[in-house]
Amino acid sequence: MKSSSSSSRGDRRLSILSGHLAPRTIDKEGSGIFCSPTSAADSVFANVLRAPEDPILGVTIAYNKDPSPVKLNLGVGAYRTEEGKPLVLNVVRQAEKLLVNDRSRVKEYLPIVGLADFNKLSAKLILGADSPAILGNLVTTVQCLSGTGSLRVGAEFLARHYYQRTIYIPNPTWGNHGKIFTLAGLTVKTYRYYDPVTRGLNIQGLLEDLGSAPSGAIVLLHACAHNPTGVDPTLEQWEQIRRLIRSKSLLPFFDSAYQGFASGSLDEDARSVRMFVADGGECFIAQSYAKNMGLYGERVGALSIVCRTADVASRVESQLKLVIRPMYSNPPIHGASIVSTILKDRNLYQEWTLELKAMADRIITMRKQLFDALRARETPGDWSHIIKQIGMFTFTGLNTKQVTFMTREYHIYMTSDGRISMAGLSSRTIPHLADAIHAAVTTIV
Ligand code: PLA
Repeated sequence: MKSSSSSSRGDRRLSILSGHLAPRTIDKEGSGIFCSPTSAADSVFANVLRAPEDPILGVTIAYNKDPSPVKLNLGVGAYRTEEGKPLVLNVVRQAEKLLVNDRSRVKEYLPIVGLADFNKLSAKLILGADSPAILGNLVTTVQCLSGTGSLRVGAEFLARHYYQRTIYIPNPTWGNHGKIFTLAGLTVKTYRYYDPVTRGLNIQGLLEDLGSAPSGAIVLLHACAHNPTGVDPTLEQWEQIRRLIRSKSLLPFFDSAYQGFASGSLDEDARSVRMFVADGGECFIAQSYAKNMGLYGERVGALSIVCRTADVASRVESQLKLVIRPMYSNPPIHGASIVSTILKDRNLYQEWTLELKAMADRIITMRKQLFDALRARETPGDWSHIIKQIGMFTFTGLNTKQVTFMTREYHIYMTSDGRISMAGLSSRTIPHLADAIHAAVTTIV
């Protein structure tokens, strides 16, 4: 970079002042921008405000800074073993070995829509191998950057090609949903979902809110293991929701980030989605392999759009390519290769289902142990929601002050809404958490 003071061409430069920005000198002939000698105040970014940390991922940053030996991170939903360590599944290690040893594999660019095998197998995983929608070529699936990327690509497509711009998301929901859809250009509204009094589903409120949504509005639904509440509709309630959505021509957009993590069964956890696909209507599905295959950092996921005809599905796919190409061109190859290696090999698939079930079961055991530990301490309150809720999280009902207290006094890190990741607990750490909860609810109202 040229320095303005080192040039004798200062007279040929135009000095501009823009708002509060520091002056910049621009070469009149357009050959470049020259920066003044710098001090922080001179920076063209001097007016950039410091942004707050992410409400979920920022918890890990705070945790990492804490030197306490008893610290516990129950913020982000990341599975840990009984020893408190991250887990790479055995099947993932096996698949990676196969990939490394296969000399025919290269690192060429994938197509814009990703790995063909991966896409087919992902659609089968969520819709069922015998799904008429798949057999009729009604589904277009594109590989995306995990669940988040799949949601974002779907949202960008909707903002360009769908007549309704309003999306209804549950209250509460995963903190990133609102931002993803807003930035894609959609208008975000909420529908009632959780009832803090019963700590269950507010089905009446949900049906009323979706019932008064404008025709065609998009509805974000958690396929299973609702984050953060751990409260899912029953099958009968799903059926009520489906009928309402179809009768009002609303467009369902499923976020499936926890398939297999809720019940331990991949098919069981896909029932809500399959119910909506079986009726022949349109539907969006964002899938993530972060949790169920433990591929968090590989960023592997898929967006499927179920259409009414094969021709529409292929035209939709052609437009998805136009969304993806200028965003990140094409997706990464490694994670998708791991997933397709596992999904297409009968033995690896079988082993995966067992490892997945073991993770889901360990989480359920943690629920039971935490519940028992609070009962043993006679902690005031009804804690039965800990064993009733489903999936990775417990929505404890602890308020922000109690959360702050637990972090300050017990070095337990969690999101400020009182959500704890059950997958981050172990038999060893449960007594510490139970002591902290007991102290929080007996000290702070
Ligand atoms: N959808 C829901 C409902 C999620 O909870 C998450 C992740 C995602 C999508 C996105 O996951 P992916 O992009 O990694 O596939 N939620 C985590 C992590 C586990 C996070 O906030 O990024 C959470 O702690 O809530």
